[in-house]
Amino acid sequence: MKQMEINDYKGKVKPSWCPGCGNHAVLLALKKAMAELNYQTHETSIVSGIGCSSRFPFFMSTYGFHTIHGRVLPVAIGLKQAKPEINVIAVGGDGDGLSIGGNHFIHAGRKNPNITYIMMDNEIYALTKGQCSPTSRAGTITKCNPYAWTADRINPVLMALSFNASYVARGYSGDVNQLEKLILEGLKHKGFSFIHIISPCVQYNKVTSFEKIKEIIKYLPDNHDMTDKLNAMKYAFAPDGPYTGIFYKVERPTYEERFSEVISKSKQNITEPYTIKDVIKQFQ
Ligand SMILES: Cc1ncc(C[n+]2csc(CCOP(=O)(O)OP(=O)(O)O)c2C)c(N)n1
Ligand SMILES: [Mg+2]
Repeated sequence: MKQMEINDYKGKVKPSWCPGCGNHAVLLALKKAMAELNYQTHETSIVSGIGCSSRFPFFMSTYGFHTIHGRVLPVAIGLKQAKPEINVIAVGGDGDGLSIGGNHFIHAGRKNPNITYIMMDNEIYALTKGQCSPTSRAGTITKCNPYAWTADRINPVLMALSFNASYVARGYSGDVNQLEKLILEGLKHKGFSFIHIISPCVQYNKVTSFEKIKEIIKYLPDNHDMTDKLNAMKYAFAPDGPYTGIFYKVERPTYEERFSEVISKSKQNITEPYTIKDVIKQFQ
């Protein structure tokens, strides 16, 4: 098998993100992590929703599925269930995963499919030119809310922890080395790995810039116990953050494992041949 290098993952389409967009760093970090694990392009699929960040699959040479807004997770979970041998990586933005797709995020966490979900959070809807998203700060001014944005923001890390996601991490586009490690551990993790990435938008979000984030970003302490969910929540909530690193990591059965167990149990009671007529007979 060919030893993969970063350039082997380069897609036919050149990244269309603005110069300086945080997503370029995410693309590089993912390619580095994939090369380290020697992921083959024909064995990997990048699934995305809709948004600037969701244009990701075009920029990779793997299989890809640019789905519809907010539906990245159901498609990714279905793909993994149908083809468990494929490495499935779901990607998208804060709007995609927390507004229209918020409901799917909850259920992915509790089902624990063996996929990785990378959320690039720029605190804005960038593709549609700058409306507020669930992670925008109260008071934010955009063309759509020229006086102030009136809702408080939500915390994706805290959400994932409460949905029982089995791997929860946060990174920042200004630190590619840390991002690579977080993604690498996420890809290696058996179960649902969620990586929240603070990925500033240089065009529409004037509130959160690289410079401002750099001043306040924190790293979880080396002795942080990754199996202690309450402590992870404490750091996710901490007002002196945002903290970055691996908040939580535990192993529990995956969705695919549980599903195949159910299928084999149900087959034990079937005497072959079993047709649709046999099913109908049970109800006659
Ligand atoms: C069903 C549906 N509703 C709304 C839209 C319009 N729309 C496209 S992208 C987007 C938001 C993108 O924001 P985000 O997911 O944060 O991605 P970003 O562009 O910031 O990377 C919206 C509302 C759509 N394409 N489909
Ligand atoms: Mg966004």
